[in-house]
Amino acid sequence: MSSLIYVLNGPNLNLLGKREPAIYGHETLADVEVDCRRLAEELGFDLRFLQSNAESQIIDWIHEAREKAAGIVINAAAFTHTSVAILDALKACEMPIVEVHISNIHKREPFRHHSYVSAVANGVIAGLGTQGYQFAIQHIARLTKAARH
Ligand code: CA2
Repeated sequence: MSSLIYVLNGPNLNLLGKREPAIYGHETLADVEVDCRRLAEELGFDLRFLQSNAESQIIDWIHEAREKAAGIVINAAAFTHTSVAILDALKACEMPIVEVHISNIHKREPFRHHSYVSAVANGVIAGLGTQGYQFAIQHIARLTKAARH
């Protein structure tokens, strides 16, 4: 069984820590990656940590994860609220999927309240800041290890 976790990040998350700190905090995406790598290593998992502003690239990575990964952590950013194509790609993945949002999308504008990703996610973490990625990795590790025994 695979011990690889994909962490996928959608559009504009490359700006994390560089603008809008009141909403998204001061950590950069590179900082988040360091924390995720450290945790994955502690838990005995390899990590692919990826970000793209292009919907097609994210879909291609989901297809790749479908073949190679034990689970997917996804912050699809604005595509969360718009992309049936990302939903369809995730539907084809038979593995744990955890949706992460740094901010609490339900406390924000109404257009952020609906998520296509939630329809296929095992769990949704929103509003816990970048720590949400850590909880998501822990959950996938736990589910994967339970499935092995
Ligand atoms: O809270 C989240 O993690 C979001 O997925 C972030 C998306 C937003 O569209 C979702 O509704 C909620 C936006 C990511 C853009 O990130 C930026 C970070 C710093 C400065 C500007 C944008």
